[in-house]
Amino acid sequence: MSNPDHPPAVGVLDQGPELIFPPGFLWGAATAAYQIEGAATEGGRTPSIWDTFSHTEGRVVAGHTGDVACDHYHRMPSDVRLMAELGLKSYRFSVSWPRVQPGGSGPANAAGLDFYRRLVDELLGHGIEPWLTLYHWDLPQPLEDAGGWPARDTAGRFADYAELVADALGDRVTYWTTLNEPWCSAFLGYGSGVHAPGRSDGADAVRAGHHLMLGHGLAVQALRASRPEAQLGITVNLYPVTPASDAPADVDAARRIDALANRFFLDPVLRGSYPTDLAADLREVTDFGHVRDGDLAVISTPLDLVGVNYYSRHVVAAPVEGAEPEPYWRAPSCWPGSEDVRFVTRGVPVTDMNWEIDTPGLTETLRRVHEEYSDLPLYVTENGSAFVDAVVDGQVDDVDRLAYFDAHLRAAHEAINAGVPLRGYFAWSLMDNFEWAWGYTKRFGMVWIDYDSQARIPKSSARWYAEVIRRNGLAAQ
Ligand code: IFM
Repeated sequence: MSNPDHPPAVGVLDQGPELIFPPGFLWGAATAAYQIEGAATEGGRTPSIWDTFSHTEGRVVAGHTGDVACDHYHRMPSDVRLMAELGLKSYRFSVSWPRVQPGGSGPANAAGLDFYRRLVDELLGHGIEPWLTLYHWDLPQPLEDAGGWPARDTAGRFADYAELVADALGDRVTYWTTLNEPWCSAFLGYGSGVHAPGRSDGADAVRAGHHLMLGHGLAVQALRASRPEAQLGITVNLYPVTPASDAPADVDAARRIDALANRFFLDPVLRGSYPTDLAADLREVTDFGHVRDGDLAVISTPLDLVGVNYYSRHVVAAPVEGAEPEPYWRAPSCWPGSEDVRFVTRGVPVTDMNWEIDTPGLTETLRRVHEEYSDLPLYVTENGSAFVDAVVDGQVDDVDRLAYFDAHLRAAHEAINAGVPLRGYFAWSLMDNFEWAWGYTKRFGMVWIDYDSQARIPKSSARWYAEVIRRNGLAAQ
């Protein structure tokens, strides 16, 4: 950014030879519709499960909702100008299903589509590649009322919605991802219930996971038919899972959590089968009777890319009597059939989410996807950290977040050196936003949002990231 009052943050870029990324590396930042747009009842938009959930007492910290969020719906042109000032090569956003197809079925809503057409045109006009995610958790409420993701029909509704968006935006968007983090939709939404729609049933969570992937496969087929030249993929949130010791019971605990967190999605999508150990682990929960002949062929419809979201590592151990369950997303009910597994904290530095900072885990995760699953181009579609920020003299010096990005970019570079075809990196998030069950109490943004005035202040990490993008790299350490 060229603002004389705000020189680039002093940091690692000031020393040494550079660590350069491959030419054309796609440097971006990501957001999601419900987390930033606001305008919850405008332009024909109808409620999603997150509107209902956040308006239900006790579900979201301090009763926060996405009604206004970052008011991006009204401030979109200036937000895109800010992205251009940061030098972003790409912007990953999600389309709000209930904005473009109110109620989740039937015809498109012209006003809703128009917002995304204007967004995409604004991005292209600034030389920023649009990266569109179809589903970042905002299921139209009537589809939840009809059974939600545990119901098979929702997969078909999702494919219809994908087609409708492809018809409207397919001429100007090259990069498409179907789902964002289906593990969260399935296991936090229907297993632990800490996310919308707030249901808590292990079998429903497993069914939801399957139907999300079925919807993904059907959507890929619809998109491919409509736009053969598009680059299509899915975004999964992956975690290395490490046993706390080499005791066989701990190693087995790690195998079980790895099956639920990672292989539940990677195997069907990239290999066309469920892991056999998963079915055995879940035998008390479900008989997988919801999986029909032909589903796995649909789910494994060929892709052009895989998006990986990386935040942390799970370290797990076998149960011990009387141990306290961990809070939030490590709640036992997130892990049907493996509720007894303990999540171990190692005492290493954590972010404001209490997530352990584990930089090598990014290299490990990218290498695993490439070496065990696929030669497809990979993109880090999210990586970032929440920290407590403060505005001092009009500036936000987020040194911890900057260091987090720096370390993870080094880990990404290491993966490239190890042969991973990593083609891009999206910082989570462009701006502070509605952090789901945590409301506005957690800040992940490179840009500070003042939720009273809606002022935007690029933090030190944003100015540093702009410089990384400009140089296409970092200084070597
Ligand atoms: O804010 C979320 C995002 O919506 C999905 N991935 C993880 C982020 C941080 O929790």
